[in-house]
Amino acid sequence: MTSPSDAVRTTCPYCGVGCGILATPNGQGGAAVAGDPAHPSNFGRLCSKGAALGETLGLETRLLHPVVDGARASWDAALDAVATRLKTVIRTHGRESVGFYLSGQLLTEDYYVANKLAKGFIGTPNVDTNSRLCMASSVAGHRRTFGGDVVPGNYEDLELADLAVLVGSNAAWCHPVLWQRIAAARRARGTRVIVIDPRRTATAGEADLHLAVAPGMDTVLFAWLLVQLADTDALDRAFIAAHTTGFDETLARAREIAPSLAAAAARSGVSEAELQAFVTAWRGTDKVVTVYSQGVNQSAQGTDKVTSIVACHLATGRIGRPGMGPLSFTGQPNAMGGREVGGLANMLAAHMGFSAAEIDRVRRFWNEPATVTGEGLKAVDLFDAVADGRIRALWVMGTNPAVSLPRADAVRDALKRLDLLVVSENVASNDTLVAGAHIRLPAAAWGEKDGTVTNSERRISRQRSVLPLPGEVRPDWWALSRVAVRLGHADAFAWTSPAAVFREHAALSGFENRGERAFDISGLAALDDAGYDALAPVQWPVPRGTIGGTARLFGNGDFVTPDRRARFVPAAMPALARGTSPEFPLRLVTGRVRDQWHTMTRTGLSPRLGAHRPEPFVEVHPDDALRFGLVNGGFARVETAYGDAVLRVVETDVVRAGEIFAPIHWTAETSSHGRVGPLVQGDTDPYSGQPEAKATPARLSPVAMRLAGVALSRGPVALPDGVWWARIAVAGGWAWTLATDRPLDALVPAVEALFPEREQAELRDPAREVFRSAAFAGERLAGAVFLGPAGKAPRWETLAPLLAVETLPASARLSVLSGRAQDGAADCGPLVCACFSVGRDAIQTAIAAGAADAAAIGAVLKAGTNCGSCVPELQRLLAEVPRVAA
Ligand SMILES: Nc1nc2c(c(=O)[nH]1)N[C@H]1C(S)=C(S)[C@@H](COP(=O)(O)OP(=O)(O)OC[C@H]3O[C@@H](n4cnc5c(=O)[nH]c(N)nc54)[C@H](O)[C@@H]3O)O[C@H]1N2
Ligand SMILES: Nc1nc2c(c(=O)[nH]1)N[C@H]1C(S)=C(S)[C@@H](COP(=O)(O)OP(=O)(O)OC[C@H]3O[C@@H](n4cnc5c(=O)[nH]c(N)nc54)[C@H](O)[C@@H]3O)O[C@H]1N2
Ligand code: SF4
Ligand SMILES: [Mo]
Repeated sequence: MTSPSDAVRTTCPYCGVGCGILATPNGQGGAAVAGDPAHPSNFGRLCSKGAALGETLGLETRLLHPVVDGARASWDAALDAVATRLKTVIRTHGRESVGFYLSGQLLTEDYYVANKLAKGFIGTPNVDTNSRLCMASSVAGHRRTFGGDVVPGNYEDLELADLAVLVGSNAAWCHPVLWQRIAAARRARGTRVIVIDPRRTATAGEADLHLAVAPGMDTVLFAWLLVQLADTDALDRAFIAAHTTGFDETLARAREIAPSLAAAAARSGVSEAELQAFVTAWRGTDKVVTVYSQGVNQSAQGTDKVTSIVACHLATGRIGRPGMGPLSFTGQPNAMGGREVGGLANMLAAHMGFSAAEIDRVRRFWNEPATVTGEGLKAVDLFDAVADGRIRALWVMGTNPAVSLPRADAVRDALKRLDLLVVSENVASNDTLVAGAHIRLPAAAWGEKDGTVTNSERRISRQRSVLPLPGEVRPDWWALSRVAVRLGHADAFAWTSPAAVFREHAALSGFENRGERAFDISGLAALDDAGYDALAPVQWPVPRGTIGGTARLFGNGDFVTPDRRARFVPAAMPALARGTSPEFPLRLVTGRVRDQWHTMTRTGLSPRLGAHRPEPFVEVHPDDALRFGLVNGGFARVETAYGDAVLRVVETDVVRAGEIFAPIHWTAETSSHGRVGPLVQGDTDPYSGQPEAKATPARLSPVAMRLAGVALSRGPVALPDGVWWARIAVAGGWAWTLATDRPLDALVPAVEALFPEREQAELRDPAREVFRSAAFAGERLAGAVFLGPAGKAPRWETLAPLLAVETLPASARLSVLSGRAQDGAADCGPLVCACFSVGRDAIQTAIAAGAADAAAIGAVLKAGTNCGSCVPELQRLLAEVPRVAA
């Protein structure tokens, strides 16, 4: 037992970097969080999201007990209901009418149990995961070239490399700690960085060379690179001959894709000079690591993109050796673990597929004749099958598909048609639950969960519980096993701890594995409970008889295909799934912002994180803003063939003309019109089934707002229809930014009714269309609404601090209505440094006063001196703001 004052070693629940964390419970249900200096992923570093974890541990938004058909229920009743209803669906519609939709945010143990229950014992192959939207193209690319889903290298390679190429990765925001490791290597040894991304992201802004590739055209760049390597005698012919197949056909196809410098430049959208610089750098550097993420995976030719990148490494023998190789950055904390257990519909278990021998092997191991015999439906098809009634029962666990799937409104509607929707969740409300979950099961969240996760470099780390399970919350593996027992499979699901599940998973990985499957952790199958508890971070494979793990694979040319050779595979001629048209002339690119995680169920609770980008927005190039009549800071309706959203316009040349960017994070819980998933097309890569989430044809039109404003409240409020709103957490409650095209008179009654039972102060000036009301409970502000002509309303940053004030003297109440902060503090502009709450205006002032670099800003304001995630933005401001000479 740890005493409350002891720090627990655990792992961050956000991105696939997998940073080690020291979490110290504070005895009041929360915990203090710091980077673990001993963890080999981060050596003590954390980014803004990890550092703010302590702000997200409150129980206000949690699901704390089971719910059946809208009413609170006991676990026994809820588990009985799941089992009985599953049996009815199976009896009436067959085993395959049951689906599971899982998540890379589950622990490996939860994932293993879900996969075993579904594929082994219920006997449905229709098990897929949000990793289909995330890593499927990398999985398919790895399997077809290496023979297995293996990341050959590791993070240390980023520090040993002389050139790091990042393709479709905004690592400065999405894998910040790895970006910091790259940045440190640049300072220490001058590593060069090339970023390939249509947008000039925070990452691209800091690169030595940024190739603003046309969406979808990465294959052209790597085809041209391969051709150039071949034509300048830069190939490793011995490696190709001894360890690979398919090179000649692949090179011939590359010549068709990139027949000349001019053609490659025209097709890729990258200038000839930049293409040449890319080739020269890549060819001339032995130690090159090529990183790829969603700009590669989420693509109608994602598998080809991965294969083309890997081909250049194979052709030069630069793979699996220190400082060189392809390196897929995984998204979720356990994206990799889900792949290991077989959570994807086209995998069976433990890196085995559906050959007769593999099915037989898994069947014997599980001792269950119901084990499925073929692939199931991949995510997009799975939800189409929900829509057309082939799937009648669905168990969703650890993901929010009503937001994150392409054509998300159609997905949300489809969920309503199910006979049985079971949702295992941390939160009491999200768009998927609201869509109509019949049974809601309260799942352990980060801080409570106990098990393992695997990061991008194959490193298995423990997530340990820091806090007790609140309410009736239980781990997912437990709920799954209890349902399995009720379905008659008591023996196969008899585990009483995550350690026991892990041992079985580890044993299966080594079962009849004589090196055919790279994923082998049978060396850990005999861990006792204490050993599992104490497990130090370790990189698989860990074969039987070993414990130390494996830093790199394939450096010796021994791959895991049947002939032990890597395969070159010719790529198709790149093309996007859908063309633009006069009706939809733009391309909608979707992605992430620095301080929010996915659908914001957790990061949305942190005031610090909310301040960085408080509203859903669309980035529009100035030419397009002019063309479509948009104003910077105004609003635009973004429409595609599938849906629409209304977003704040950010005019910027970070995006290329013809392309617009919108973040994926806002939901019906956090915004009125900010859901972006409904706009996204469902076209998928033919091999991986991963949707092309980054290139939907779209159009823009201006939305004029008459009024704008801010609302504050300590608890939930329902804003009236006809108001555009976006919600963020602030200290002491919530803040909403508001805008509407309706006249003030039409809104006042609804707005006045928001805080009915309170003492109110009100200021109304109909002539100027100004309305301000503040409601008080005792000496505290309970809520407030400020509306005024668009462009003149007070900002949320100015007002929100009022909620943090515990006692407002009567004399201060009228000044609340003046719309100024209580202490008279000036509006500080958007937040840049989340750790020390430093706003843009303060930073601009410091630069203007002479701060010449990020370190100087840090010395004056502390900004950028903790996690470093905002240093790229400091750099951007440094470049923008004129400075007085020192
Ligand atoms: N802050 C934050 N960090 C996260 C997450 C989060 O929600 N928030 N989520 C985590 C998860 S699950 C994931 S999967 C990762 C994703 O991490 P990233 O892949 O780095 O993030 P994205 O913003 O989805 O997309 C990366 C970039 O791809 C570019 N892109 C679009 N189309 C193309 C193309 O055709 N070619 C190329 N080369 N680039 C293109 C986009 O402009 C975008 O900048 O982030 C992880 N980390
Ligand atoms: N247009 C577009 N769409 C995208 C993307 C994109 O770039 N563009 N990116 C895609 C990618 S890469 C990803 S990874 C997905 C992410 O999309 P989602 O997986 O839908 O997003 P999250 O908000 O992470 O949802 C996780 C949910 O699980 C709950 N949860 C967290 N931990 C646990 C747990 O241990 N157990 C249980 N039972 N519940 C838990 C959380 O409360 C939350 O509601 O979005 C995809 N969709
Ligand atoms: S980089 Fe940030 S979000 Fe990712 S694991 Fe580390 S602390 Fe967590
Ligand atoms: Mo992801």
